[in-house]
Amino acid sequence: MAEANSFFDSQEVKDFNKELERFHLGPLWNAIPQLMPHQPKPQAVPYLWKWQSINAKLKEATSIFTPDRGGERRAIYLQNPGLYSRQPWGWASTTQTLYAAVQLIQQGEIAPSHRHTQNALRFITHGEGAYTIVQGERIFMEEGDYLITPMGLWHGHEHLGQEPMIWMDCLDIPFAYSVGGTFFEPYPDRIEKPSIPDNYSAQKYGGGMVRPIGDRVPSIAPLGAYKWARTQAALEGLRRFDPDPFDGYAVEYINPSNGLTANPNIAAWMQLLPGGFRSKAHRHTSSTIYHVFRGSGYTIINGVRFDWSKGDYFVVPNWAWHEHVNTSSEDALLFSTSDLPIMEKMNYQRQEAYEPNNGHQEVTGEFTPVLP
Ligand code: GTQ
Repeated sequence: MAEANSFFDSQEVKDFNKELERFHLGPLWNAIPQLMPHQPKPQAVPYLWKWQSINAKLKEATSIFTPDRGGERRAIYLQNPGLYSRQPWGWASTTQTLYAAVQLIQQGEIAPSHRHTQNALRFITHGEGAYTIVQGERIFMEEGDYLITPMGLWHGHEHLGQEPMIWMDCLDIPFAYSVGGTFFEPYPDRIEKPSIPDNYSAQKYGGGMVRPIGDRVPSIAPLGAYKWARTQAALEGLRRFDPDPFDGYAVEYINPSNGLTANPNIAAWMQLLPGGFRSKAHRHTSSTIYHVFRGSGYTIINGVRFDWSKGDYFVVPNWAWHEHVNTSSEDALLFSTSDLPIMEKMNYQRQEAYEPNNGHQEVTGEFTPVLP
């Protein structure tokens, strides 16, 4: 070691490294520990956004941004504090691969139709009466519904109801940006006109339960919306079995035509932690963004306690130890999205259970959220 240090400290080596820079060349011997760490060292950090803060800023944004002034969507994204060094806009990275945002649409507003190579999903948290139109199908959105808009599909939104509607967006924007795969195209008109019956795909596929005869060929997005009532029933059905030690009762949204995760690059789950449930800790290479749909509790991430309650969002970066605790006597429901499909396609997915202390981390700190 002493020898290695004197090597790196020697003036000769330092001068040479500096000289290489002038030619836009780099010395592997210096870079290798950071380039190829023994295990993942994400730049993303564990973080939590309180609903109180997001909601306050969304409400303020209603007067700052209107579709007439801004032309686009009123969405505010969750920027991971560890990822600002990415340019531009920190790549709007919530994790190194995924972007998450909270979108608010008011009565009468239209979010214009467009299509892009990024895969998108929505989880509806507040309100009713808005539809998203995806490839000519108007899908009316209600609380607890999960919707997908995989790459290349036209989509736009319009709010026909009265109270503001709010939902979570998640897209693989940082991933698409980092591999240079971004294409974006506005729709020729402001919003697409319906070309098939409303809520067609949810009816055709029984909300994900069935595929009609004659429709056995896998396709990218046969089902556009997964209704809350079905998700809830699926979770109730699991209750009589033992919970998963790491995740309690959790169901993944899948594509009924091929059995794979519903959105090509982004997996999503609804997870129920019964009152008082405490999971064991584990870690995996995929990173996860959580939304607290109902209930309250905390998650210990790499030893730090993150308290959460309804409406909050938090992020577990790659390879971070995490365990969940429901501190109340009521069920807690966590919606989550992750880059697991990307990790699996690239053969990067690994996971590990936390062995010490019967699978529970020692709490070494508490997270303090930014409040309005
Ligand atoms: O609603 O289609 O948060 O295209 C980011 C990009 C939402 C959307 C976002 C989008 C959308």
